[in-house]
Amino acid sequence: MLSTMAGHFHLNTPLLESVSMSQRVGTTVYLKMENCQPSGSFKVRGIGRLCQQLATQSGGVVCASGGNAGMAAAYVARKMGIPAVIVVPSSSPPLVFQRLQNQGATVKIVGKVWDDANAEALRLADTEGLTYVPPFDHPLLWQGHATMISEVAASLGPSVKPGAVVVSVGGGGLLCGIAQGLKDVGWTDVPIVALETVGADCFNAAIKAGTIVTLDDITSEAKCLGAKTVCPKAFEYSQCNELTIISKLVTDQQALHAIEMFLDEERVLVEMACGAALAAVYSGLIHGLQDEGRLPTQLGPLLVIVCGGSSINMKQLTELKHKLRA
Ligand code: PLV
Repeated sequence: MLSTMAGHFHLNTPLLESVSMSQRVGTTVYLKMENCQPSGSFKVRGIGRLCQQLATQSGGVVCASGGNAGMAAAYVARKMGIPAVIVVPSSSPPLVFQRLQNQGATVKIVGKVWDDANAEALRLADTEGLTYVPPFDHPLLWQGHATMISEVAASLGPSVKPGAVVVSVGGGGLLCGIAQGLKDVGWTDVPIVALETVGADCFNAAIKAGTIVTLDDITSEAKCLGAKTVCPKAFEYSQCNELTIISKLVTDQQALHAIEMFLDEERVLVEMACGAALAAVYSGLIHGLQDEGRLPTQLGPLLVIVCGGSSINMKQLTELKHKLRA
């Protein structure tokens, strides 16, 4: 099933129906299991696409990442037989550094948050002649991520359409990919519920301000949502009438609770960035939106993008519990 021969690096991931989540929400919940991707998250879709177009003649790639874009870039580079330099901020959990090295990448730890690491990646691209791989702000990434929705449409068949799509937002690349995918399959009337954690909420802050803003700091533990500024295209989608995007925040505690519930009920461990999206179900946020009339009471199937992530293991989960429940 590994698709490099077919011209791409990602897998067609399972679409699972979750009985327990469906009971909670009161409509069928479908999980798009992007945690099953070879690099551990959806990122390989877009980054695979981008590297294929921009890095075939390259002497190597450089990517700044909270972790998962780096994992995808390292994986794709290894498959392409070229070196990868991944710049990570010191705030990413140490297990990420190890996993990136296992993927064959050279890892550099620079700055406190992703934006600092990115400045270094851009510098290295310039001085070392490496191809810069952006983690969320590029049309080729969005095209790659959009394949998620065409796969869902193929899995559900022509008679089923989601009532809403739930997705988490960091720099907004995933959101742009989902938006692109909904347009590709003609589902522009399907609302997107876009989740961030408090303290990693650059998309929500931009919507509130009516313009793109840069956060002072990232204070959430969902470090892979920790871009200080959302990409312009994501903000543009939020302002146009082409699609409906509902931006919501959850706390780190709610994201962590969602991770634990998901582990118990679905037997799958995901990181905080993904917990933010899952919290839409476990925290009752979908019901809240229905009560407010922002989602219909008779909601069609809820599609939850299980974006995955490598920044988690049992030790990290325990640490998060100590930190967030102190
Ligand atoms: N993570 C990026 C940006 O970090 C990275 O470097 O890995 N879910 C997971 C598991 C993610 O890793 C990310 C992004 C997102 C969701 C959000 O995707 P985005 O950034 O395209 O909105 C700072």
